[in-house]
Amino acid sequence: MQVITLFPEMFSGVFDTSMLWKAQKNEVVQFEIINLRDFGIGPRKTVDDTPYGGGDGMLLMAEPLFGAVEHAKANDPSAKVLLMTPRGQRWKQSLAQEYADAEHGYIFICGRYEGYDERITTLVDAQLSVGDYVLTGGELPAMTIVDSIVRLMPGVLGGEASAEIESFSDGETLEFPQYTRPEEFRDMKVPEVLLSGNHAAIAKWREENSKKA
Ligand code: 4GS
Repeated sequence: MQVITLFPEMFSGVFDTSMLWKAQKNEVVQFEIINLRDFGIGPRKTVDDTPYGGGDGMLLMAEPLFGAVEHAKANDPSAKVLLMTPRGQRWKQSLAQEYADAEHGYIFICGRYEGYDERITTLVDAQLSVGDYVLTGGELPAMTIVDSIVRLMPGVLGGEASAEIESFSDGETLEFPQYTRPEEFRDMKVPEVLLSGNHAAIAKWREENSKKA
């Protein structure tokens, strides 16, 4: 997976911790963070300019983004190019599964400012959104999407317990409420059925209390 961003330093905390770190160590996935600034124009390495037709703010220019995507494609020619934008398809669990099962890599483009020159969409295989709200950049969406994909890759999910929870899901079932010790905490009791040892009853309770996507 490759990420094109003006803020490479944002990724180390997320990619180098816990499951994503383990996935890299076990060679399930490899991350390459590409600094868009390196593809900027002129001595100032400019990456943005004002919009034609007027309006607030700055746009990412086409040329630096083309340069960065071409660099990433040279590293991994079969990789699919993904653009993080609130105008994109809403990300969901079934897409995470589909992307985790794919053989090819991904190149994430993280937008900044008021947007990007529309001509970069000619390079893009999919436009993806994490929700109907406006963020300051595409970095958090890219991290969210990467995390949701990598945890589904073979050899990442470690513990049997987690795998068991996963097996309940048809890919769209989200989580049910869970409890650990003690049985009673500040007058709040663990639901009786979970202490019953009745596996069928427990499965039924979990199904009834699952949030469906
Ligand atoms: C999202 C989102 C987003 C939009 C990037 C304004 C900077 C910002 N990207 N899902 N320009 N929601 N991007 O808000 O993907």
